[in-house]
Amino acid sequence: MREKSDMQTLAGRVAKLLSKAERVTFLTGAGVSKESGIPTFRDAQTGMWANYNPQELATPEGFLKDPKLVWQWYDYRRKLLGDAEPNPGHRAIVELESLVTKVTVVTQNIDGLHQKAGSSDVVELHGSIKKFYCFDGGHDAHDVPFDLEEPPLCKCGSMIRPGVVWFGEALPPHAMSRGLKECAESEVVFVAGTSALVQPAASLPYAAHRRGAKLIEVNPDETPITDIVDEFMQGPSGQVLPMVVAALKELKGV
Ligand code: BV8
Repeated sequence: MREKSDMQTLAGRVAKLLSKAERVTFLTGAGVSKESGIPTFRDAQTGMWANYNPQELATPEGFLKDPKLVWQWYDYRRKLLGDAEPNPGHRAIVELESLVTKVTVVTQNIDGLHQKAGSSDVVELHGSIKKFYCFDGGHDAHDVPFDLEEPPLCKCGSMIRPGVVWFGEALPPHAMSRGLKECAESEVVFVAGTSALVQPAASLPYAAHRRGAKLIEVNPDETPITDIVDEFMQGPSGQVLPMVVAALKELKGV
């Protein structure tokens, strides 16, 4: 992370933008869950999963080709979530709700940690690892146990699958339109913890930029959008976001 003092100055500048903002949107990726101990999509490939390409497993073709393997990969990742707790980055986003009129989270994450932290408005672009429905009929499935060797079957006979958006699948229509609307109506848009590579989620920062929002990127590494953001806060979200909230509280004298 940049020198603390630099980051402090940066946090002060971002706090000034927030003090004039009514609507703030956070576009988040797997990096914001890293400090909760959840590996990012690519990091998850350790141990027995090291030899598998997540982009092949996270597809309908991959599931149909080897339902057992894909089912067990999600079971492993769902267990990794286990008793993972939101980290200070998630909690800073929640705290901001008491300091600006409206905060919306538009996340690529499937781990539910923003909701667990208490964020009141979360749009899940890529679904949830905690939800399930059947592959052919789309019938919801509940109380799906862990440690099954293979996908259970729905009453209609179809295999049950994780309620996530796989590569090659369309995002839930309402999710993307909500994301675009929030980016268009927010004065400040944070892009935190995402490599900004996966489409169409990665198009949202550009939409925000086109509509004149101030873009703040929070990431230890540069990404394809670093060149277009107004402020690049180079550091982990679990450390950077609490600094922004602290600076805003100081500015507001709360
Ligand atoms: C679709 C759920 C069309 C599953 C995921 C152009 C336009 C449209 C589509 C495409 C296109 N080009 C290519 C495509 C196809 C594809 C795509 O984008 N491919 C990529 C690889 C190029 N897109 C799709 O298939 C999408 N569907 O377009 O459908 C369509 C339309 C109509 C009808 C039919 C079809 C669907 C994409 C959704 C895929 N599902 N997740 C699952 O998780 O199992 S994507 C998954 O990977 C994540 O959700 C996330 O979005 C993405 C990346 O994950 P990670 O690598 O873990 O995280 P991230 O990239 O965010 O990187 C971590 C970042 O955090 C890093 O930058 C790191 O530096 C930073 N970091 C680390 N520590 C910290 C930190 N930051 C802050 N603090 C820290 N402490």
